[in-house]
Amino acid sequence: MSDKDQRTFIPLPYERMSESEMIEKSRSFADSISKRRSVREFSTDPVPMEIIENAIRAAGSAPSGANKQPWTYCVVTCADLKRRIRVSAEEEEFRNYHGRMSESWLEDLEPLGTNHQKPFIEDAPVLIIVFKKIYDQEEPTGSKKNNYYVNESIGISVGMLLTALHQSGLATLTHTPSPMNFLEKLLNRPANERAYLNIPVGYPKNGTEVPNIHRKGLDDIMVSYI
Ligand code: IYR
Repeated sequence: MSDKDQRTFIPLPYERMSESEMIEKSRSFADSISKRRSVREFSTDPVPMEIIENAIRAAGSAPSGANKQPWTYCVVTCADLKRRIRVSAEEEEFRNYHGRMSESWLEDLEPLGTNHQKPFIEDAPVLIIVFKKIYDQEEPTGSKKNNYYVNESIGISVGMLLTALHQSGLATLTHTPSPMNFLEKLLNRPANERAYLNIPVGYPKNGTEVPNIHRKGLDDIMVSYI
């Protein structure tokens, strides 16, 4: 494709809705997404791969710096690979919970009941492991070209992924093993990719409980300048 072709503009597919329809949709979406919770106990039941693919398609439509789409979504269902990921994650997390995390950090995590054990990595039928591409390699020279606003771009994309999975009826956890470079090695990722998140996906285990957290109200998070 020439530069000129890339600059071609096309009509925006857009149909304006009535205000009442818009308001109803906005209310119903906010109610539905507010029910999303991070789940730490998963059923081992398999999930339809088509849902995972559609959610990744949704994530791939996110806006990104200069449209570089600096993300790779790795989908892991292989039991042996999940086991090796769990072993490495638990090794790192053991060090975190037993010395690397500050007292106040541990206190903040207390209400969530987390510890170094991560059975959900093996129980969840699917792990979506997200990598950010800090640069792209140009063909055919292989020279490095930096990407832009990579953290912002991938954060938006993952938000869309979580939203898509939730509205499809699946539960997720945004798991952040730290450090997570073992994921780059275990998944054999190229040098331009850095592990960003491990997202176990599946059905919540029967009878799972979640922490009784409080969400800030609109008055706490919205400031109007009229
Ligand atoms: N990564 C650790 C610790 C942890 C940190 C935060 I901030 C959380 O919100 C939850 C957990 C772990 O996965 O246990």
